[in-house]
Amino acid sequence: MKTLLVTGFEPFLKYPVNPTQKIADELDGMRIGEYKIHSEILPVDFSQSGDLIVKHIQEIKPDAVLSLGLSGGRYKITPERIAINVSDGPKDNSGYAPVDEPIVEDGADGYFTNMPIRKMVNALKEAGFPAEISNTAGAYLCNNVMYRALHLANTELPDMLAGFIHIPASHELAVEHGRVPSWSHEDLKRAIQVCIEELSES
Ligand code: PCA
Repeated sequence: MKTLLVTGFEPFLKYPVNPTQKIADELDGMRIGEYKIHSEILPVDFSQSGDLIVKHIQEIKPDAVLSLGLSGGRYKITPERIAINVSDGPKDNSGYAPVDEPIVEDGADGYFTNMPIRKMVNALKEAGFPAEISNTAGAYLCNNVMYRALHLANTELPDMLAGFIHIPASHELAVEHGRVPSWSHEDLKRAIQVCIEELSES
């Protein structure tokens, strides 16, 4: 049996609920295909999140790490293609707002995910879920943790798969937030399970 580290994020900015937190919590301990899932929730904090995902990877030694993030306003499941070596964006939960900062000094400009994202998107659509590959994870915390995991894979852990999926808001968040497209929690969770099944089969 292989190990899959799944990460979700805590709430941030104008989103009082982060649907990735509940999904990660509910997947914790499950077996999907050949993967046993170990979940962790990351803070939305530039001084902590990247170091934490690296620490979890070093402790858990997963065969693959799949991070989940909310992209409020998106209406499809969007596996990310690339992480870039930049942090830039609004204040994190500690009040820090980076401007044009490299994530890793002298790190590669960017890393493509080594997960089968085209197959995931095809499997999602076959299962009836709107999905497409995203070509930008932004420059906020989601890109930050995706970059740190892929940097580790590319420099020290060549056998580890690493990837990131941005998801739309849940209905629970949309009720609180007021103006954002949303999916049911059950569909969001099922869609992530479909991606993990595909990962296991690839
Ligand atoms: N989404 C943010 C950070 C945390 C989250 O769930 C992002 O897209 O960067």
